[in-house]
Amino acid sequence: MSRTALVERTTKESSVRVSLDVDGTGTTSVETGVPFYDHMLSQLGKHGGFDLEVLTKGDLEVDAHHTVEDTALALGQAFREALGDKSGVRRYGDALVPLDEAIVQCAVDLSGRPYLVHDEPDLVELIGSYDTTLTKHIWESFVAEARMTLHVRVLGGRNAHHVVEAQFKAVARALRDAVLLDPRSVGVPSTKGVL
Ligand SMILES: [Mn+2]
Repeated sequence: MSRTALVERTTKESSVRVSLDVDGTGTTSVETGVPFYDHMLSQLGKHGGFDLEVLTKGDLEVDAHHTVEDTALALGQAFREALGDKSGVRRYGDALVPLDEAIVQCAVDLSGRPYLVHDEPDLVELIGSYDTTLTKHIWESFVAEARMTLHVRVLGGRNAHHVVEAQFKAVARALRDAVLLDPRSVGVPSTKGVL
């Protein structure tokens, strides 16, 4: 059974198309109009082993906010749909990822409930056209639709590009493990019977 999703989300502020295969090989094609965000979502696909296509046309004449947020919502929805009832998944995943001086710890639980813990130092305001205050909002939007618990803690780092990129890589590596099918896991991995 293929674990894939195609999500199309159109509002007056953006139109987003996300195609996801969680059992992919990390092949990505990402175009949002915000180059640094493209770079980040490409990390998520590559290091998660997810095949990911993202095409967003948003109201960048306002700013990058709607474009970035709506893409994160659609991506979260794609994960939720691709994982279905989560039968046989490992459910939990974690990662500790360095990028030069930056280091980020991430833990994920495919809990069925949206919850974010995000701990990040103050960063310079802009990386290209990407406003660094958007990172927290990306994870908030993502977990709201993916319905997962996500902890992202920046343990160290000075360079904003590194600090943000290490977050996407850490989330990718944690998610990669959480979505894996575990041959020892029979049915839905919860004593409640539902995730
Ligand atoms: Mn980079």
